[in-house]
Amino acid sequence: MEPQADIAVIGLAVMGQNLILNMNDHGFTVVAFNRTVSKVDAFLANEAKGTRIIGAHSLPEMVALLKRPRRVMLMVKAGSAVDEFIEHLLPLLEPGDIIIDGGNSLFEDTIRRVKYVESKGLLYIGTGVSGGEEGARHGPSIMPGGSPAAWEHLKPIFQAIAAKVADGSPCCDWVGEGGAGHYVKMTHNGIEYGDMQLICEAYQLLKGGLGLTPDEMHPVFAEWNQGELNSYLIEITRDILAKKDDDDGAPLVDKILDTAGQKGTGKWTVMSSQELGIPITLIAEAVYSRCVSAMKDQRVAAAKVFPPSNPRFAGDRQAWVNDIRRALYASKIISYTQGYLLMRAAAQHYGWNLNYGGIALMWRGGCIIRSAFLGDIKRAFDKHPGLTNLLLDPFFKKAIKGCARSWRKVVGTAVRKGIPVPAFSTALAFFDGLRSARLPANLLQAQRDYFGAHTYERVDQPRGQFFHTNWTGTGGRVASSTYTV
Ligand code: NBP
Repeated sequence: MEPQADIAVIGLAVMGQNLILNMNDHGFTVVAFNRTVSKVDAFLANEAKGTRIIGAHSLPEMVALLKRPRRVMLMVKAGSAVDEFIEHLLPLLEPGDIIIDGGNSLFEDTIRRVKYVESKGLLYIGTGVSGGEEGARHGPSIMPGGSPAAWEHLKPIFQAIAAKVADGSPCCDWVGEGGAGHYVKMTHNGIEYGDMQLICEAYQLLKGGLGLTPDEMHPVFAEWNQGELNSYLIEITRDILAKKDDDDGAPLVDKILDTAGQKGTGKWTVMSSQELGIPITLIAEAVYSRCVSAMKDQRVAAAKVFPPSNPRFAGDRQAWVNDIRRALYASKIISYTQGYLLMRAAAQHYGWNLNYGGIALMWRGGCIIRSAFLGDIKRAFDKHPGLTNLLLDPFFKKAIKGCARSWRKVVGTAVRKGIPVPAFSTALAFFDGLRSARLPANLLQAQRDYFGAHTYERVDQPRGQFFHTNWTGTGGRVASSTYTV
């Protein structure tokens, strides 16, 4: 068997098949393999018919078909399937060969696997692939991290198949060592949760507060998609609102049960933020909002006990639509500010050298959160690569100031009218917390010192000196060791 294939892809479900076809379109020869081998033949006989894609019926056959250094990409279910394939592949590969995991793996697993595979003399890449079926087929956003020496061997393939932005730049670049690629993909998914929740809250305000029907909301989202909110998620929301049920022609969205599912990447983002002590409050609210939505029976029961009052907003409808758009935009700026704070903290903690403008460019096309807004983030980091907080960039500072009145008006009115807006309001609370030079944590430290002798720092003494007070006169003089969040 002549080594003739550029890359092998294992896993012939929706993502694997479409990535293979995409690679084939770009002139690469791909060898395909799947645990259930019958799916290889089915793929060759159908979707891959007439292409140069090769099928393998065993891992040794697949490996023998690969040019060196061998590149083997796993597109299988995240978790133990990845570890099992690594174990099967290691005896078949040689030093310098590359194993790539393109699934949604937890970044901590990727950190472990990079170390393990490198200890065997091979290279390992954990890469986020975003954009679902359509992205995989015609241009995903690809976020690779792991063994740096592998990148030069993957760059031509990954950048060829990735989505491109208007100037032709690929939505794929090197992210960093270890689990950096999967961390950035995880954060992307967390931000996706936040963007979706914000749009749903805007929809709820238009529906409950203004009484708009889906047909009336369709042009609102169409218009929003022309401005600063221009994005894939606003675009599909516009189209969803126009879709009618085949049975009776009524808006389909009204017939969909209001309980949301989740697969876990949003939860992982929140868990990591807790570990690192970074407040990504908006993504957390987005995750919990899905949990509240899942409590359907309890919500129906509670609605009978606490019936909602009239939710209608008084005043000019078009003015309210504009206020809701500004509140959505301001909240979105907060969500990305928080997401970038998280990535910066993770980079510091795990020793990654993340390129923040490059990440915005990778998300600019091909993925679910693609938007014009990410171009503004890229420009902010291009101007100031060391920017610690997006809100401090002049563009975003001006944008937030321009939205602030509408944002407060919308959140305040929604609270008074009983329309739940957890993401809009947590964004505003974070903003107000951030711009408070003094928070009530002085009292909190006093409480901690009172009951647990946890000590406190003083405003009239240098930072780093800790004091303990015998608050009751009956406590001891011994303090607990201090600790920070
Ligand atoms: P799935 O996540 O449904 O995985 C199906 C593949 O995993 C099949 O090839 C299946 O083999 C294989 N597999 C399973 Br399931 N358990 C296995 C095991 N124990 N050992 C070996 N192989 C096993 O496919 P997908 O939706 O194409 O996603 C692939 C990866 O990409 C996942 O990590 C997913 O999270 C990620 N991802 C998916 C999307 C999306 O929109 N679907 C988007 C972005 C990323 P079999 O045919 O023999 O059962």
